[in-house]
Amino acid sequence: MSHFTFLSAGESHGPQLTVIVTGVPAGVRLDRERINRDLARRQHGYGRGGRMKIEHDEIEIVGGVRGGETLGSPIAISIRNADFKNWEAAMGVWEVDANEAHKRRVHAPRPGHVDLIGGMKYDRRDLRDVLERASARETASRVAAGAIAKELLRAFGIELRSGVVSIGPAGDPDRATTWDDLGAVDDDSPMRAVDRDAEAAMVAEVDKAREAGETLGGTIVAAAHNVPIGLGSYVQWNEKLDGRIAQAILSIHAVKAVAIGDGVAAAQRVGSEVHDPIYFDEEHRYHRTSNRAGGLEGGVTNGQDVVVRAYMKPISTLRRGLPSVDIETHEPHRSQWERSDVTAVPACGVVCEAMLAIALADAMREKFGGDSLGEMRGNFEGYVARVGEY
Ligand code: EPS
Repeated sequence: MSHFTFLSAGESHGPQLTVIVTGVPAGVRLDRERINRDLARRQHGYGRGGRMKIEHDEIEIVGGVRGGETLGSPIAISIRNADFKNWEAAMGVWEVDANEAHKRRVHAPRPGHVDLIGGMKYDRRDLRDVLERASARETASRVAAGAIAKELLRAFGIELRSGVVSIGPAGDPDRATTWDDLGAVDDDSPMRAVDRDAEAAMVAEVDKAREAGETLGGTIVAAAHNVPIGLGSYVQWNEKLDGRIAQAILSIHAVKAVAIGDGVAAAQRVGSEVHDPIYFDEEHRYHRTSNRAGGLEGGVTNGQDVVVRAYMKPISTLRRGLPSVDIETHEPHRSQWERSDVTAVPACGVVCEAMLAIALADAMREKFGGDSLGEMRGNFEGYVARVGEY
């Protein structure tokens, strides 16, 4: 199977998350520390709730890898939910304690979450059955799969970065952001902000929202560097890589919009201020001096950085609750709250990197195929040499 993709299973307060990654060629060296570092990066960020103090996410690989090298078979990963020990009575796989389950039941759906609609669609009367899988805890699975994608991309010199450009009203959602700007993002800073000067205002907005029982969204820039020319295709709608990247990013919890390159802003300018002029000289061959297209023209990579902007809405679990209805009595009832993040925008940046890596790894596998990394690399090098002579 040459397509790079993954399947995940697991509930937020169940025993573990399980991830199966397919389409990785044999012979890719995996770095456990690097993969776990991405999981830790996802847990970080000012504004997270109590859960992140309980979890210490780490991968356990239980298939597809021998001696740190991929075998070409599906890679099976588990990430334990440390919190399960506090939830076992209500979330046990074979048995649940009726009292515990009743105490933990969710009967006042959160507007903005899928609680109510999921209950109707899957015929569940305890909305916890919906919440558990719909939770953004699932993004830990994405980051694990994305870390495998990054290991494959790294073998071809492709790297990924991300940073936060706005949180609520603080920062600038349109901030022009280069690869070097993203290189200066400090993973240990409270917000992983691109503009360090905006960080204090972002922190203050989160404090203000926390006090008010509110939540906040924000804007993220994720980018990939050293991407070869020609991934994706213009010949069919579903082969266009911009569309595939947009789907990958929009599938992330609470992300409601995505822009490639200057995307949204470009709609308000004239053409000459949007398109990146083409130049040629013997030393640099074909090149550009701007990247407003975000590395994609006609749904195909053009060799420039692939730049994606993701817009995240505020988390729908508010401490102050929102007007809702009790599904047992049909009476008005404020939406329920146990604990939640005030914002998870810094974490979402890491998830965006992962999903962008997955979309690019899939496009790389599609173009260069091969069962082993050596075979894939041979195809890649032949193609890159040919394009370089164009
Ligand atoms: C998350 C785990 C969850 C939430 C958050 C993300 O843990 P709990 O529900 O036990 O507090 O912190 O989930 C959401 C934001 C959501 O909308 O569901 C995680 O591991 O990232």
